[in-house]
Amino acid sequence: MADRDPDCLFCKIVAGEIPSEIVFSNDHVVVFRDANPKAPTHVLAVPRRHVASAADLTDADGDLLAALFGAMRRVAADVGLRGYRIATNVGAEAGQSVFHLHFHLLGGRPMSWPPG
Ligand code: DGP
Repeated sequence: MADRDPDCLFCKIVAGEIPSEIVFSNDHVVVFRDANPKAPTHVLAVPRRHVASAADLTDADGDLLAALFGAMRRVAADVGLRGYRIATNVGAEAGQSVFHLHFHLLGGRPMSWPPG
């Protein structure tokens, strides 16, 4: 898979071609606010490299996952979240609508379980 998919919305956000409110970025990861927030804090952590979903990760992606979770840990701490939820939808049946791997980080309100 190429590093970038020219038709991918989140590749365009990563490249700065579509505006977003970025709260953290480094060489591997960008974290930006969800355009349709479901909690007072709702950000999306994405790899800069195009990966369609968690189902497309490989055993070589351990460092990338560590970078993604490290970025989310840092954002949660910066915001002062004491509890939060991290979720990723895999496939349309699970609710995935943008096919570039992203972890939802939600916090700032009580969370119920199970999700719908
Ligand atoms: P999912 O349904 O799990 O694939 O989540 C996709 C999320 O992406 C959804 O919560 C809304 C968000 N989203 C869609 N388009 C945009 C956009 O153009 N900008 C931003 N910041 N978020 C978007």
